This record gives sequence, structure tokens and C-alpha cells, in this order.
Amino acid sequence: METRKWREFLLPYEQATKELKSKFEGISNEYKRMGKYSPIEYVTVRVKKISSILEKAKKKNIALSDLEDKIEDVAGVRIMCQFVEDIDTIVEDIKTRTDMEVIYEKDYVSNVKASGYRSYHMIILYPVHTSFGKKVVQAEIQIRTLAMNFWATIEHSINYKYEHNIPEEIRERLVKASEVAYQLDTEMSKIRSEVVEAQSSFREKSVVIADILNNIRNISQVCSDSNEILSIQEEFYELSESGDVEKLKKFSDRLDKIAENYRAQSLYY
Ligand code: 0O2
Repeated sequence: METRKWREFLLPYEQATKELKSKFEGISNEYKRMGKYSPIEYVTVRVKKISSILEKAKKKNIALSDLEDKIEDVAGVRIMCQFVEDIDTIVEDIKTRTDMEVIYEKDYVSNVKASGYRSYHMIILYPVHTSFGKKVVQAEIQIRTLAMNFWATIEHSINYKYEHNIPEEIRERLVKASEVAYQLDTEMSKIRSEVVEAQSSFREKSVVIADILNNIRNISQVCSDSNEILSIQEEFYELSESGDVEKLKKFSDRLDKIAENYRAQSLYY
């Protein structure tokens, strides 16, 4: 194929990768602007080099006239995320979009490749408008964690160095390194969920203590029995020292009733 034809062939793929990068980065920015955690860490794109397209076509016995249909990753998008569970969030987000159509998926996260490669692939159809008119192109979206990407990038360059003939001993070490990377992902997810849990129990405790202090203030404004106020305060100090949230909640419920009896309920902010 002459250069001009290649340029014309690659143009819609270049357009598609530019648009897709901007869209996924847009989603990430939206999450951040709403003060939410973004499942998308960063996005990279590439259009396959002519030499790689020809190499793949030769390997898979694909005629030049069939490149468009049979090589699905001429346009490639790579979405990196922090945690394994972010992959599912991104996959679901992509499935609900109306500006692209998912043709099929390859889950190399659950079904790790013999090489040790992990990543979630989605092949999509994406319409672009170029000066030659509208065209629907295929694109491959690879979704992976930072650890999966670290492994894949290094494995790819080693593979390239050995011209796809990695010695057996190195191959085995790469498979082991992939397991270690996956353990790192799993451990990071565990740490994250424990931190989230600790944060939510801290928030719960803060709310109960704020309610208790609010009730003590209300009751002491209307109750003339200073002994009752003192004993409520002492019980509160003891319970807050113990840090037992369940006991604090029960105490808070009791104070609610006392405040109700005194008709002293009101909220301070
Ligand atoms: P590049 O340089 O990223 O464009 P295959 O039949 O295995 O040659 P196929 O049928 O296109 O490839 O599907 P597959 O296996 O899902 O691979 C698609 C892409 O996933 C590859 O594209 C790589 O980007 C990535 N990939 C798959 N397996 C591995 C692996 O073992 N190691 C690494 N580092 N990446 C992998 P290309 O065209 O091979 O390469």
C-alpha cells in the first residue's frame, strides 16, 4: 500500500484515539471536580505502527484488504487505575455509554495469560467524522492497574529485546513476578477497604458524640438537678474513654428520652 493510502487508512484511527483519550480523561476530571475518587488514574493511546500492522497481518494470515475488519487494535486505548476493583467500575461505565458499542471482551484479569499478562480488554466500535466522511472503526481498550501495567511494560520490552524468544528461565521468573504484582494489587485493595471502614466507623462515632454533647447541653439548660447533670457527664466521660460505639449509641438513645421528657430537644449546628 502506498504512503498516501496508509495515511488515509490510519486517519480515522488517529481521530478515534484522540477523541477517546479526551473522553476518558474528561470522566476522570468529572469525578475529581465532584470531590469523588476517580477510578481512572491516567489514559494513554496509540495508533499501531504500519510495521506492526503488517507483522500482525502476516502472523495471522490476514489479507491487506481485510485489515480494517480483522485487526481490531489498530486504535489502542490504555486506561490505568489504582485498584483491581476500579477495573469493574470502568468496564460498567463503558458498557452504558451510547457513543461506543462493545463488540466483545477479554478478561485476562480473571483468566491470566500463560505469560503472566493481566488486563481487561474491550473491543469497541467507535464512529468518527473525518474530512472523508463518517466511519465506524474498531478500537481496543485495555484496562489495568498500575501494577499490571508495570509488569506488562517491562515484559513487553524484554520480549522485544529477545525478539519474542524469551529464555525459559526468564519466562518463569516473569510469571512469578506477575504473581507478586497481583499480590501487591490484592494487598493494596485490602488496605484500602480497611482504611475506608476505619474512616466510616470514626465518622459514625463522631456523629454519636456530637448528638450526646448536644443533648447534655439541652438537658443542662432546663434541668435544675445538678446531681443528675453531673452523673450524666461522668457516665459520658467513662463511655468516651472506653471508645465503645455501641454503648455510646445506647447512652445517646437514653439521653434522647431524657431530653424529650424535659421537652429540651433542639439541634445545634
Ligand atoms: P502491541 O505492541 O501492544 O500492539 P495475539 O494473537 O496474542 O498476538 P491478539 O489476538 O490481538 O494477539 O489478542 P491479545 O492476546 O488479546 O493481545 C492484544 C494485546 O494485548 C497485545 O497487542 C498486547 O498489547 C497485549 N498483550 C497480550 N498478551 C500480552 C503479553 O503476554 N504481554 C504483554 N506485555 N502484552 C500482552 P500486540 O499487538 O501483541 O502488541
